[in-house]
Amino acid sequence: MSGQNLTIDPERLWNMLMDTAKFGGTPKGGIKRLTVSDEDKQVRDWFKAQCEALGCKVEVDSVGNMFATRPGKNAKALPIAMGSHLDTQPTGGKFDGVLGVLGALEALRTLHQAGYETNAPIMIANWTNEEGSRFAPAMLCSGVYAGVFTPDFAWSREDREGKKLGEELERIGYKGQAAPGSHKFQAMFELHIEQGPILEAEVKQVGIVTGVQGMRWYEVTVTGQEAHTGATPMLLRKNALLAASRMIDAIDKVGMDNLPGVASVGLIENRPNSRNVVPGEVFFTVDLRHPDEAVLDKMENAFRAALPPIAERTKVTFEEKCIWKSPAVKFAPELIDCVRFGADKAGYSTRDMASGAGHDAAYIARVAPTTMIFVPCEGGLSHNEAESTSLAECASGAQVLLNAVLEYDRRLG
Ligand code: HGY
Ligand code: MN
Ligand code: MN
Repeated sequence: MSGQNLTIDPERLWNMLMDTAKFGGTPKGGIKRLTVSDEDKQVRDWFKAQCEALGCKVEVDSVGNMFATRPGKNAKALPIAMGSHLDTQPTGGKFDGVLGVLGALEALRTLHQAGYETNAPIMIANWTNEEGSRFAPAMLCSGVYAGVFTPDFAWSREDREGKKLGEELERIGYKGQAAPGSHKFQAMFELHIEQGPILEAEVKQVGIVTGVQGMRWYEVTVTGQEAHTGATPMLLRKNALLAASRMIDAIDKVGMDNLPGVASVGLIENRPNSRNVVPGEVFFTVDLRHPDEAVLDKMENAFRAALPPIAERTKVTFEEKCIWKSPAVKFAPELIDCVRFGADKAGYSTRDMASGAGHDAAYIARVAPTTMIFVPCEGGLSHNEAESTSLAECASGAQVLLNAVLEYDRRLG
């Protein structure tokens, strides 16, 4: 049977997406499956069993990255990988990351059920801590795989309760022995929802992703002075929350002044957070992104220039540090061409686009030819429990993923 006539099973894929959403499912219909939590263990165990039942060998490296490999005719060939992540935001949806792993599982199951043997082995990767919500930075363990971070750095990362990634990996039984990077593959395709509004607005079925924009994360601690809200005159206060609020407004302006760049503050801790105490300390995070590194430098400079005058006027001090830089990335033309072939083969409308969101593919592109496939999500909404897409859109993504992988395999000859 020619590989190019294999079709995935839309209902089977959809049922997997709905069924696995119970691992961390929330009352509002989203998923809270923080990386290396008990819920993450549940879905990892499920994923491992599914892949083994399809004849795959499942391996885990020392930062919890999972690799399921289906043999091909040529055992000497490096696998062709498909991958994404199974961890979610605290108020995540059913599709961010999950569609990429389960779409890959559906593609591999389609090959298995057809008894179709590829030239190269086929691999599915589940990358640990893509979200960067529980442990900063994002894409941490695909970053370790790509040599951007060391395993020690990853294991040492602490969540806001002081728990370490390495200890949590051991606790859930997913701290493998293998060195990250040792599970080699010759290419990686990542299927993902767009997480933005473009495909839906332009009524396009598939995004041909050409790269990922640059991203930088910072942490700011503002120090004022705790004081009584009743007895402390306004002009004598050192109000850390007032200062932080003005800084946050200035950061928003950095984004507005550099469109299509984005500037966001997502995490804030106000201390002591008591109704009748002038806040003495505020911690907050900053997320700057832009497709052009030179503009990202300009945004960083504008952000850093905005803080001192605010601190002076509000009589506070502050510390600021950059904790993560992920430069803009371009994907591999030969893989982009396979995706384009795969989408055309299925008759889907497409548009080329860069990714606003970060993805494991951004780091994997440093060590292997990599690209991504996008499908629309409703209203472009993501990192929200209401994140939604349709059975048809999930199926089209998985079909293009399968077609692209088979086309890449065919070109290997
Ligand atoms: O931050 C991101 O763009 C990704 O969701 N981790
Ligand atoms: Mn994601
Ligand atoms: Mn995400």
